[in-house]
Amino acid sequence: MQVSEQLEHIVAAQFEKTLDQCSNEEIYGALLQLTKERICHCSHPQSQRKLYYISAEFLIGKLLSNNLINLGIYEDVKTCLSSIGKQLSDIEELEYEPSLGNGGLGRLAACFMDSLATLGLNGDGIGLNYHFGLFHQLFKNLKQYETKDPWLKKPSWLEDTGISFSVEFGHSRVTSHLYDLDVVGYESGVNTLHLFDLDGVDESLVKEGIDFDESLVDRNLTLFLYPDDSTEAGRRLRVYQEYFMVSNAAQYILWEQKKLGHDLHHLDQYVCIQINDTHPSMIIPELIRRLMFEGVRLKEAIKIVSHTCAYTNHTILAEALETWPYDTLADIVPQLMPIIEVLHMLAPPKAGTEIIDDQQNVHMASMDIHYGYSINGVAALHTEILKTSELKNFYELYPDKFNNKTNGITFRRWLLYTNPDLSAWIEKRIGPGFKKNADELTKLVAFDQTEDLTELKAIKDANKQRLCAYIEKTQDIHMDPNSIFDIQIKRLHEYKRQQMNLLYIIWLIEQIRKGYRPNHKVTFIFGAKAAPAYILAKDIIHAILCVETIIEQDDLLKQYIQVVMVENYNVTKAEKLIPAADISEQISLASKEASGTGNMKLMLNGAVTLGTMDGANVEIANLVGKDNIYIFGQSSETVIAHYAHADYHPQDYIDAEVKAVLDFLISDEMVTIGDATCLQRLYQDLNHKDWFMALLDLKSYIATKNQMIKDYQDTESWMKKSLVNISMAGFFSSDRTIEQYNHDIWKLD
Ligand code: B1H
Repeated sequence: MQVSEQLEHIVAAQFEKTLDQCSNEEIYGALLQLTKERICHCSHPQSQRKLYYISAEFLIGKLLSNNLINLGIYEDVKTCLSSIGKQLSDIEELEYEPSLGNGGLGRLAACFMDSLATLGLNGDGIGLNYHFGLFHQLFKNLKQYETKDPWLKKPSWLEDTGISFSVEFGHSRVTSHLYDLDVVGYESGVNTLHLFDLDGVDESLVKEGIDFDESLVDRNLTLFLYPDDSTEAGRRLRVYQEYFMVSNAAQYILWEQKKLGHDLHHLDQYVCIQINDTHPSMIIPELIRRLMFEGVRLKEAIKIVSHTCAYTNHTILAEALETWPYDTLADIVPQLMPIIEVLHMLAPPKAGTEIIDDQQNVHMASMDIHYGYSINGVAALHTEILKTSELKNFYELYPDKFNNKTNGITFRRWLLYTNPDLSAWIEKRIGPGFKKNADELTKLVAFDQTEDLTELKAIKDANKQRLCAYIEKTQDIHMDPNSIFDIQIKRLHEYKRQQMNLLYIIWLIEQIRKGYRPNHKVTFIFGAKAAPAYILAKDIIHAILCVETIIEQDDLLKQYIQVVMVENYNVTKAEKLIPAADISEQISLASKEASGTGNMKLMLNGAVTLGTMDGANVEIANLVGKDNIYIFGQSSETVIAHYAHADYHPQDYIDAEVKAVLDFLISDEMVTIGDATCLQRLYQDLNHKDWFMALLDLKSYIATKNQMIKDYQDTESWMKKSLVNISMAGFFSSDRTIEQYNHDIWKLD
């Protein structure tokens, strides 16, 4: 049936109207139903062996347009709507973005779901349905405030399955309720994302703040995505949520496998489970326990589970590798303790690899590595660091378990959807094959004639114009589309060094006031949420917002620079920012960013990277060559040595110029508009601690960025760099990543 015909049918049945009589809300509802009806006709993959990808986060973004694109009816819908004087983009705005993740880790899981479905692989996701998700970020008095994000609205993509399980805790028992979401592959089949919720969850418990009352677990467990791990209550909530997730996962997997008639003694033949970071690690003891309920003996259950589970590590930051006090686990999930004890005793006795350490802490990653059959890092450098330093002791025990899977992104969302003009430009030159085979993008390098580059520049300019209109509309801020758009968008963290970017801007302010005139106007755009309890991260946001204001109010400065901090940065905002970027800021302290995936999205959209040799930047640099990327800063080896010798002191890097920059943070000008306590705290930290070494690289960062701004003046040569970046981005398709996971780890046929 034609799209228009089907839509007319739906609105006639639902609202007794014709399409042109419908409101935007009604059209949204109708499109949702149309999509669901079409998905019904897609086939599920048939292979016997199945992957379950368990993750605490699935940052899926809005689904309407993505589903329309993957079903191949996006253009038809657009045309149909425009025939009645409507725009699809206005309808899209009515959809709430699911708030089910923080950043890269959750977005990666979403990209993987897209690629699994596109490649026709039998793999479902399992996670949680957080009603208010991560918080909604508001700026007030130049500070971040967190409010609840009620994204779950009707009509919704979620289907109530009616499936529920019982989950036991030490002091209570709760019942779950499963909601399913279809994941449509690009011109192919459909997989499922299973989101477990609490039966009887009570949204009315949430008033102003975001907190967790343990006596109400049977009503509040799935209200928030782990908002606060700085308090005991917050940390305990995490344990509750994590166990709730994996107990449901284990019950679901066994239920489904039994239904398929599979012999649970051979579960490892039929099932593999990917543990996304340590949040789902308790799946190991829980699955062992549940196999024993099914009559499998302990030793055999351990063996089966060891051949079923694989673990992905996403960070080397010690504070993010979860450990739980034994007593906390014994209190919340006592039933797991006998099994965790056995797992601990059966693991080879090697210092630094204990599951339960001398201080009675349980190390989740240790359990994953001893009892998982594959351990992977998420970029080449990251995996090397795991092997040679962070997880060295484990690598010596299990060299064959370690492997690298460099992250990737789905080009359907991050190119076809976000940048339709660029997609058309590409298709006109190399045909449509790149949509399913991203390697074909390399053919583009040949298209570097003046006419090609002029068109490419016009596409970038139009994207910048669109971003300007959007920022004007949403934040009432006027930006100059002719300025360079220098963009840093990612979670706020000291290791990502948004503060170093800010110090550059302050340096520039001081130069301009001394009479220096930059080659080109630059708009510095930030998008970042700080974890609610991460004080210094919030101080950095405050300082950025103060500097934004100072520039805005200064007639000299605002001729040359502007700072814009985008409020409530999320997937939807990323989709608007990325196509408009000229410079991609990837400036983490070398060794700290496991991979990064924003770097890939920005490269694919023609931005040129300014970055350190960290994470996947290293692979980007190798692919595009040194003329098409701007690398600065100390190497990961140097940084790792500084930590090892504890010999980094910020004072060693403070000369008169740097001192002036730091002093600006607590200048009268800043303190008059800002909060002196916050600014002082940041100032003191940078002067005396600077744990993530912003000052170590500040000078080379300033020099490299200045060079970049200068080079931007030569439009043709800049656009050639941009073209090389687009052409070489094919490697970063998540289709490639998923093929590698499948080939090396999952082996789904
Ligand atoms: C990544 C996290 C993360 N690694 C715990 N680890 C969190 C861990 O709220 N928490 O408890 C939140 C986030 N996120 C990211 O994963 C890495 O920093 C990126 O470099 C990487 O690209 C991404 C996907 O692998």
